[in-house]
Amino acid sequence: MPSIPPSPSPSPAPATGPQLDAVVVGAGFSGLYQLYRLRELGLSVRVFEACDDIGGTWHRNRYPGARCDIESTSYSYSFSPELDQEWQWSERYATQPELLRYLHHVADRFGLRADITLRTRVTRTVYDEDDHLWQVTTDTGEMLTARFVILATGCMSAVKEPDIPGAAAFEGQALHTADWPREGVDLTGRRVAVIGTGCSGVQAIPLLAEQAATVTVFQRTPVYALPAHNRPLSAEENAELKAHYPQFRIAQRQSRGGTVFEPPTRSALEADDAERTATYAAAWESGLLSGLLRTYNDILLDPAANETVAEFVRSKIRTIVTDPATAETLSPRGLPYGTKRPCLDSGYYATYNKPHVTLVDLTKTPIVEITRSGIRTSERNHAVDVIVFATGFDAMTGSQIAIDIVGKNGTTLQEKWADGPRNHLGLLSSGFPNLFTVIGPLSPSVLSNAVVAIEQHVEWITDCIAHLREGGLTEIDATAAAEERWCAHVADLAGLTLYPAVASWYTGANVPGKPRVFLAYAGGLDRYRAQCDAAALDGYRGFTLTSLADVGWGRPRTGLLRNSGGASGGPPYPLRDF
Ligand code: N01
Repeated sequence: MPSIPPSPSPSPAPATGPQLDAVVVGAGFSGLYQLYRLRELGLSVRVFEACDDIGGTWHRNRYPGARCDIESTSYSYSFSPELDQEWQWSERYATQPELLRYLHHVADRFGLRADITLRTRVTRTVYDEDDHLWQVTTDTGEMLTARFVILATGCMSAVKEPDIPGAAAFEGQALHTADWPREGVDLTGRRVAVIGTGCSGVQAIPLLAEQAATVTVFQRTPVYALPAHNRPLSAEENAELKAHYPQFRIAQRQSRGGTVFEPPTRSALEADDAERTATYAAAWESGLLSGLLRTYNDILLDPAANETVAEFVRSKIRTIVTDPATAETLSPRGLPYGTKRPCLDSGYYATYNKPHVTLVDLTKTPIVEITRSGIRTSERNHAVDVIVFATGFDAMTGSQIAIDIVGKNGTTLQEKWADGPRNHLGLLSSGFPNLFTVIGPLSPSVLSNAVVAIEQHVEWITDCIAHLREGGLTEIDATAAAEERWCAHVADLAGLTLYPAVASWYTGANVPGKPRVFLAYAGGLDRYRAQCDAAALDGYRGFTLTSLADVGWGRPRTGLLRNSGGASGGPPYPLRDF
């Protein structure tokens, strides 16, 4: 399949570089698979990756203790049965180095590296309405045009800089978990402060405490963490898994969240105390991140049901942490279980039993400033040699907004999303045609197994591009009406849950000035997949598909070929009409 012919009249700014079918931004799990799929179509594709190597999240988050918290056998690509058979996971929850080795293996096995340009950040992309092409600019000065741009920029890649006065004054070593030095850091004999107790802090703190002379944890909000029960995978287990991989992968794709389980049907309030405690204890022992959320069907819907599980976790914290005051400080109060992402604990709570580990409760003694020598709270100065910022990300939208994206009529994505992200099906934002997002906002993304969600998006996008090519079409855009309905639907679903009331990165509340919007689709990956499939089956209902007369995919057509609301065939699903 030859590339699209060069545009006859490039505008608004001349592009000097080559013309491609697609530019993919980011070379993590999403970007690698998107490249693989588009190359299968025979398209010319270039992936730009800002880092000095591939791997995305798993390249950058090298802090001690970083590992996946969905089982590796499930948190991995499903598209290649051969890959499933040849790759051997060594642990139930793979470490960051093993996950990165896996992604390198994938890149090598499928020959992906040739189309990936490293150390190059896409800084700006402008839509040329005349030619239906994106003009893409990078920080290395490259300019090129592409029919499609796919943002595979990740949900957790825009690091949230510490918003604490004096941070620049610190004369010791300052580290961010998401930007950990490649060569590692020797903390032996050093006094280490950790700010932040989300998943990154929870994973890092036990490992930091193994090395450092002292560890002082500055906690603003305690989290709920379940024991990971991580362990090596035996040869027998691996053989068993591989024997059933094909069926498992199908079940995974059909599942609610990308991991296979039977959705609960009973309310927590229908069970008596003894039954609930036994159910929660079994979930606690399962070592599964979503174990407790799977016990009853109203944990995330009903505050009273939620409180039963919250109190169960608090009771567990009290049994692990020997000092009652520390146990209480670590126990979330007034925070419904699961409304901030739960964490998996590999020695986190037990670390607070060590004499050289101290917990500072910032709700009682807030940080006033970072000084030259450490961290000053309202109580005193804590002198330290190293500060580890485990302060998180501008999640879901940060990595997209960071690119200067100019769509139709000169509107920027920043302007369009000023009050929160807007798109149809989490895939395309109206006025930004041919600009797809992989596991971005208003899709299930962070509420599901990310790899399964990535595969669903990449496959939908690839099928869509193939459809455009087959029809000689050159542009797909979301209709404003469909987008309006989708945003309302996502908000309505979130409104049924306990999520929106909580200040978290799910709601954008962790970034000062960010609009407060629940950022993910809470209806489940299975229902979401059905809606995406139904829209495609129904002639890309909710999208406008057009073509140019003499620029395109070989079979030129003119004018509007399809539009929203078409009823050809109809979806096989009893779903709302978007
Ligand atoms: O970030 P977070 P994260 N002063 O935003 C605190 C994924 N992930 O990097 O809650 C003091 O969750 C903040 O306090 P508060 C996963 O999806 C996955 O840990 O705002 N404290 C909070 O405690 C996860 O949810 C894995 O009150 C400040 C912490 O910093 C997501 O990434 C591993 C502060 C930030 O927690 C983000 O996790 C790691 C301040 N000024 C991450 N600013 C896996 O296992 C922030 N905080 C796959």
